[in-house]
Amino acid sequence: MNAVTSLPRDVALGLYRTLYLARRCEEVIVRIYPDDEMKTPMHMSMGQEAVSVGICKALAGNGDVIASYRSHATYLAHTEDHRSFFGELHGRTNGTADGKSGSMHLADIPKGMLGASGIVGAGIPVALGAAFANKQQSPGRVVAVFFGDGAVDEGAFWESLNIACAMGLPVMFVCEDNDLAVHTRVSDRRGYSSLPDVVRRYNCMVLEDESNDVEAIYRLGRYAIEQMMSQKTPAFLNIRTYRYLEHCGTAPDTDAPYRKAAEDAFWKGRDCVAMQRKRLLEGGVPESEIVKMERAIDADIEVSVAAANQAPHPGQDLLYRGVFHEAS
Ligand SMILES: Cc1ncc(C[n+]2csc(CCOP(=O)(O)OP(=O)(O)O)c2C)c(N)n1
Ligand SMILES: [Mg+2]
Repeated sequence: MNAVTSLPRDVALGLYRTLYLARRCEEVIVRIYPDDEMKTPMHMSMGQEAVSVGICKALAGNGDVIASYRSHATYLAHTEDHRSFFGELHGRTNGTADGKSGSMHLADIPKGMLGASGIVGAGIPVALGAAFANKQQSPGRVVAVFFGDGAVDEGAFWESLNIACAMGLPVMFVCEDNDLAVHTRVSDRRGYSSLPDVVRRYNCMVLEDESNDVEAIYRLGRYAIEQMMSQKTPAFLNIRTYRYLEHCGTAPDTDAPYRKAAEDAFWKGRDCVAMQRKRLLEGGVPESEIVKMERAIDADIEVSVAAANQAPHPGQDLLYRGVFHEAS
């Protein structure tokens, strides 16, 4: 690669590959959701993928992840497993939870994807428990918990931040700040002007990004992990981003009253997938190589969709599997 990226070629390509995978999976969801084979509500990541991809890749296989209910990009970035993803969305037994969880409760415990929840902010206290376990049993392992700016309006966030700071837990709090809780802006919801400034009053490293650029977010994540390990503190990352589609569902709602045309144009002008593709091309990666990779991903996703459609729905025998912890 030349000066347009300071990352090794394989890392820069890997970031693009995963961004493309997440984007493409959701484009396929948009196409097939009207078939009504997927009964789950959809909270789409489209537009926001750089946050999950940058941070999950920064963990470099040595971290656990908890997603918000807007979990598609986080699940795919951390596991890269679109077979179980589509299986789950289709409610089939080849899904990650035998088809019982749907879009908002994706998890893959062996891979460190510890879960997601339809309850806003619910994953944040859970991350503290996982981080406490890591501190005791797996030093150097970080938990990244993703949540929206809306979750910050809850006590669960502030209580968790407080305890994580008091105990020096290896938690990376990642706020996917799209400025919206459903249709309500941050400025209409908060009695303070700068969240990062408030969090800085805690014993916590605070980092911010407004670029929507996967490489910038990846670097931020790497830096945060290094600092967390040396300073024994948690980190709070406020990452500005933008949701392309409606709050819940697969349609664009660009004309809705809460949307702003200038904001839409601004963020779509810095689309994370397009930015990284352009960077690769300018760095000398042949377009034919990129297209070959894209077509291979496209074809593989279609295999996942076909496999999901062919797999059985869960029967009564699976009703309780994975629901209760079985004591050993
Ligand atoms: C505890 C709780 N309160 C309220 C809701 C209803 N609700 C669903 S999504 C949402 C907004 C969340 O916004 P944010 O956390 O910023 O996530 P985003 O949709 O922007 O990704 C609310 C209030 C809920 N699911 N859980
Ligand atoms: Mg939000």
